[in-house]
Amino acid sequence: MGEATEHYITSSAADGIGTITLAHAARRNALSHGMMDAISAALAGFQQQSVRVVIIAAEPGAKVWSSGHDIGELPVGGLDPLRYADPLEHTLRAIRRFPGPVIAKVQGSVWGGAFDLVLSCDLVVADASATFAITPVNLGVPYNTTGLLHFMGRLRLNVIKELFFTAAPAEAAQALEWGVINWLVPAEEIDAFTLDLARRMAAKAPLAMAVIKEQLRVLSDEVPIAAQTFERLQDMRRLVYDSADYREGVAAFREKRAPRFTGR
Ligand code: YXS
Repeated sequence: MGEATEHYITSSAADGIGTITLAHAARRNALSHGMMDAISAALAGFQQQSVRVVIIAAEPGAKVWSSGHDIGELPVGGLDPLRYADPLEHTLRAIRRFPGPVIAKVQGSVWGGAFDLVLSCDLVVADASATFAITPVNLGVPYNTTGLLHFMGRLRLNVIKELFFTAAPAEAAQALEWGVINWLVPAEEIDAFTLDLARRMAAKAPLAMAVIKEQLRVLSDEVPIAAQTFERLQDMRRLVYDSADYREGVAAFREKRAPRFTGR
């Protein structure tokens, strides 16, 4: 199927509530450029339709909510894999700037950049099948500073370090305790629960909602950092995404084998 006809999401809107359903099961809803462009376009369309609340979900019964960044699209050869202009980063910004609450309804496993996407949503509702793993150390990816700030805006530092340094999936109950999830509900109730939550927020004053969300985004995302400090961190990241280990991590996934990291 050509890029243009690739089926990534379904989206719908009713009663001021928009729903985006990740629908690329063959690639486990990998956050490919096509998927990201489709989500960003759906959010822009919702804004035109004065949608007040958005729900992002996977298809019913999905074992994988999203397998994260499309590893096949991760650039190797000295290009930043998480640069500002990356479609995934663009979509995270679109979620964080949407002028109303965006709820992540999570059933199934969440991996890598999809965890960042879930934390870029304003609220998270999940059932017991949900797990959350952030995986740059599995591939040798130097996560980006903005992305780390997304985690710091939600989770305690020791929890963030355990998640990043082990890359281990956090089960739903642990994710609730750590603050990843707002509500952990039974699978048979999650649709009705999430819709009720969305309806309650959609009935509130939208202008006040939008300005409060934007103030909270500015207060959590726009942290000043000295220019030379940022440049030093970027230099450190460049050494990592230009390393043999990063190339090995991406190649190992493609070749379906365990990576052999040498620290070079
Ligand atoms: O073999 P085919 O061609 O059928 O393709 C397989 C997988 O290669 C493909 N696929 C992906 N392709 C690109 N990027 C991905 N993230 C990705 N995930 C899966 O989809 C086809 C079916 O996958 P398969 O057979 O493995 O399915 P499964 O049900 O046995 O296992 C589901 C998963 C999610 C456990 C497994 O696919 C998996 O471990 N995927 C990778 C999860 C991951 O490490 N994601 C992090 C991506 S990197 C990222 O997000 C950031 C850059 S960072 O690293 O910084 O977090």
